[in-house]
Amino acid sequence: MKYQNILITGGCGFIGTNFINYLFNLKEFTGNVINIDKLTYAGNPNNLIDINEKYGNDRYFFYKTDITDISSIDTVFEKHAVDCIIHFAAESHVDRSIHGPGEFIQTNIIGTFNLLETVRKHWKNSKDFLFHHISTDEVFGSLGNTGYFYETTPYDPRSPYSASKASSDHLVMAYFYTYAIPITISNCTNNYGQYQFPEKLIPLMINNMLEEKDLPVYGKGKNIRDWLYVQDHCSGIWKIVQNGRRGETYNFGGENEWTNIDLLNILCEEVAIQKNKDKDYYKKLITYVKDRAGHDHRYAINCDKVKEELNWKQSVTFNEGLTKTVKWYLSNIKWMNDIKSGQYKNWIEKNYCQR
Ligand code: NAD
Ligand code: TDX
Repeated sequence: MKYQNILITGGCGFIGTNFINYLFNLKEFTGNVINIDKLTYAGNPNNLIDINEKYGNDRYFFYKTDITDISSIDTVFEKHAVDCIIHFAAESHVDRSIHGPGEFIQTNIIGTFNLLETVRKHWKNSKDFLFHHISTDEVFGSLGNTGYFYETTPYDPRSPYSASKASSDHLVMAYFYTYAIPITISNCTNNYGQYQFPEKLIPLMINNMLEEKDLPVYGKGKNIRDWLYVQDHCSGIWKIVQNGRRGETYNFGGENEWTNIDLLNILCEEVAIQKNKDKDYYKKLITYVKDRAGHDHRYAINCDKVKEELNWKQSVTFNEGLTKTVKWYLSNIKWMNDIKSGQYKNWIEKNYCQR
């Protein structure tokens, strides 16, 4: 095992939760996880209650920490000999960034800067250290109907969200070249799967179907996204952390492009099947609404580098992943209701917050 004390930022969010679960399920992983999360609307510590029960204060440590506050990050570094950081924490929703970009600048840019500065202070020039930064394909901009994003594609972000992520990517790379801090970056397409906040397309639509509410499709529904099952993103991140070359970026994608409207139609059918309804039952709820401002037309990524260099591959087909995902949401209505209402916030401190 290369790393003993892995600091995860944003571990109570969608991908962070899946990653921590993935890690503790790996036989080869014998180290500790230190999870720092501000617990915004998107972070739910209940997601990790089983991990906390099994490993809390032994191999799993949770600190309610805002990465925009550098002194609180420093406190965590004083307590744990962190040798790897996997940085998930971010404001992650494009629509929210359009309505209020300020938090995105603070968390995504200043927060990343604070982490890098804390690393610069505590890092002891060890080669056995890594800062892995989780980023998005949205930094590359918007594609027409053909072509792909490569690791070498110039950045061209268009939303406050993607601009803030692009900025953080540049800072991470700058710390590699300027201070020689060992870093890696990954840029991934749209993830789907369990524990995703119901503001993102797939869980939002499932939630609305269950509540028999409108299914709002932006514009004509012809925008294209490439979807990757979150577990496969997690396995890829772990491959980079273990064997990625320092100073490199790696793209991840599902090689699985859908227009939003086609995706929604198959999602309607999958939910209908699992709810024992007529195949077309939920489609009547589809409603076309005003388009997202500056809505990127298409994202599609070439991920040959990570496949060839690190032998990464996906473990599920889109059909399998979507079936599992719908099944999970239908079996976890309480999770959906709790995260929508912020229920979990009342008992966190008492239950498992380290000080
Ligand atoms: P998410 O919104 O579900 O979770 C974000 C987590 O970060 C939450 O737990 C939240 O409480 C925490 N957080 C937010 N601000 C914080 C702060 N100031 N200090 C500490 N913690 C804070 O996001 P996600 O979908 O899990 O995305 C994780 C990362 O992956 C992000 O960096 C995102 O840009 C990137 N990404 C996401 C996708 C996707 O499809 N979801 C695709 C590519 C890349
Ligand atoms: O209600 C909706 N109706 C709709 O048509 C919502 C929420 C979305 N959409 C469209 C917009 C996009 O074309 O669906 C597509 C997917 O939307 P989101 O789920 O909001 O994802 P996207 O904007 O593509 O960004 C996501 O993938 C890349 C994540 O939120 C980012 O964090 C990640 O970096």
